[in-house]
Amino acid sequence: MAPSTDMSRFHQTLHKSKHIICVAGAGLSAASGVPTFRGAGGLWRSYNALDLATPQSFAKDPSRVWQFYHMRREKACSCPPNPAQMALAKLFVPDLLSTLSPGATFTLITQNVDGLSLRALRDLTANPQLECPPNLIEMHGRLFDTICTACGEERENLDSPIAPALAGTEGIVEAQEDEPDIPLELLPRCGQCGGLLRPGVVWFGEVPKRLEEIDVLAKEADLCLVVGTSAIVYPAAGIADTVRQEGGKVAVFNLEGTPADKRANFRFLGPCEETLPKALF
Ligand code: BJW
Ligand code: ZN
Repeated sequence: MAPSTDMSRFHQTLHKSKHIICVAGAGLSAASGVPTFRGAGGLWRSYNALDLATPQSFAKDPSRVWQFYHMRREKACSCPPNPAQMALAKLFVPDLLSTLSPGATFTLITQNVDGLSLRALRDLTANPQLECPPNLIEMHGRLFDTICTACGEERENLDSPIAPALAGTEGIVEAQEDEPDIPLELLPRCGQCGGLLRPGVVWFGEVPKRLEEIDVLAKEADLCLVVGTSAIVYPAAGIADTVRQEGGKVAVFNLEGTPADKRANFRFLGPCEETLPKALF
């Protein structure tokens, strides 16, 4: 059966739901100015962004991959949270969540690494120091974390630029300059052991974070919002399948059709920064 586009029926489902989860992708951050991976935004310089998001690319050309992540870190810092992120942030506030469904739980499982969902929550609560709550799961890691390739230390790093040699490399195309080949010793290095750092994100072939918890949440969810994701990268794309298999409902918010539609009870086509605030608050 084709998914419903009836907002008032969606509201009835929302108000009955006790365990709500949201699986988010790059489309959630698009209105903030963060490029998506697939489609028009997926090219960086002449490279496909997805080709750079692999351990093999980093092993082959850490200078190029660090320039890509440096650009993404600088971009993410300068982009403000958008109305879709603000609407989801409200679901973290117990008094606001209970206006939708008394006693309900909410978990945001985001594939995004840009930190904008936490920034939205910090803005909403006017608390810039707020720690990431346990019900915000960043399953593909964080742009602002690093992992030492030698000693394995994983830590937050908010330096801008993350290494002096990366400063300005985000502007080389506009400046019509060639891509620099930054020597290994000038790339970000570990403060403990001096080893080469890598971005603290989950690349293809690596295991996403908190998968056991996510599986439990998907099995107990009675409503799953699937927001701004092409729904082709697993295991994230399988979360909505699990929800449906266990009897929960799925509502998709996207600009266009995706494979998630085949699991959807509801589908709201359009920019999520418009559809999601209408659907939630
Ligand atoms: C809007 C909008 C607006 C725009 N409003 N909407 C064959 C079959 C099945 C699986 C595999 C396979 N071969 C390999 C695999 C595994 C692989 C995989 O799934 N590959 C597929 C491509 C086939 N997966 C993995 O390798 C994962 N690990 C894994 O499987 O480990 C094994 C294991 C699992 C479980 C247990 C034990 C072992 C890891 C995947 C890691 C993905 N990493 C990246 C990079 C992260 C770092 C970084 O950001 O640089 O994650 S890749 C990239 O894709 C990124 C994203 O999080 C992810 C998903 O993309 P997303 O978010 O959906 O973005 P887009 O651009 O694709 O879509 C945007 C959408 O928004 C579009 O639909 C637009 O229409 C929409 N939109 N504006 C609403 N305003
Ligand atoms: Zn180290």
